[in-house]
Amino acid sequence: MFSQNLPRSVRKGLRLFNQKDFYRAHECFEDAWQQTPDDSREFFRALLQISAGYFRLTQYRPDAAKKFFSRTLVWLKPFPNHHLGFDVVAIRHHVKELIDAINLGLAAEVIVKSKFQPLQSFMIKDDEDKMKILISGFEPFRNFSQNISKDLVQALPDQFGGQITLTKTILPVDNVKGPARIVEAIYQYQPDAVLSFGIAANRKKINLERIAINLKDYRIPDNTGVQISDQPIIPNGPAAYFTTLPIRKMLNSLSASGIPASISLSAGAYLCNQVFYTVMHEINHNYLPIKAGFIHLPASSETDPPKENSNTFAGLEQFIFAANILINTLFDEN
Ligand code: PCA
Repeated sequence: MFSQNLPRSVRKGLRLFNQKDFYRAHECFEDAWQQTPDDSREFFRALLQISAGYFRLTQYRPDAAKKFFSRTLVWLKPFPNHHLGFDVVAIRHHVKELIDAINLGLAAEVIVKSKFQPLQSFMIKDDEDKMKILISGFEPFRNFSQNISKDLVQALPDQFGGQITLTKTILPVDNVKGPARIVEAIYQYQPDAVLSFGIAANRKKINLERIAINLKDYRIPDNTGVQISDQPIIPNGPAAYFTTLPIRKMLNSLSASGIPASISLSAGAYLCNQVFYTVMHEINHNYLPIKAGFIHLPASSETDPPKENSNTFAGLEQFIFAANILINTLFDEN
């Protein structure tokens, strides 16, 4: 629900600002200011001044920063309390706090560290009680002719009681295109949460994955024939990310309904983990207001039960039931 209707240059500016790349953010807002024909141009000019102020702080020039922040207040003056989805009152308040901190003589780097907030955090959610969930499954791989995660995702309704909207994407088991497709879908649909499903045929329960690790170590090739060993997903990225889904509550809800489930400490080192890690990294790196995580489904009794696993889980119906519970738990938490 963020920044849907803003010009491209502004969306790019917001992203760069989130990454504390204040100089380039300021350039984007400047483009928007110059290219926007209507009154909003002065609003973008205010965002430009905020970015420039922060940039000066990163250069340890608080006095110059103060000039920019003071000008921000001037450019914001004509605007109503809400503009283009932003809470203008909150922005003014934030800028005044920055000026106060400079007046107090706080060190510039301390101000940036303690006061910085992504500009999207000043956006008002248009519908507090609505939620958009991006839900993903995988294409078949290995010698399977089906992947129950794909069947599950396709079988779910698009709408849950008018409050929850699902957007679905099926990912190829392809070391490049799989992760790329879900990242693209995140920017295209701007969901509040990402719920990804894959199959782990040797597991006996639904596994709520707790950790994504920065490792590609494929046991088998992907569908393009590529088999990667001992490589990071993001070179120099953090070793791991925790899921931000409410997995404990999800587990309790599933268990209360008699569905075999557990919290898992490893999503493996194949495409599922790669997609999970890539999504968490994208969200963290860009401060996106999105919860995300990964769920592994056990082998189904209906599709491709691996020979070594005679104790197969029930079929699609039970997975649909489980997914309903997961989605509702996520919504209740929101
Ligand atoms: N399971 C694989 C990738 C695709 C899928 O459904 C995995 O566990 O990594």
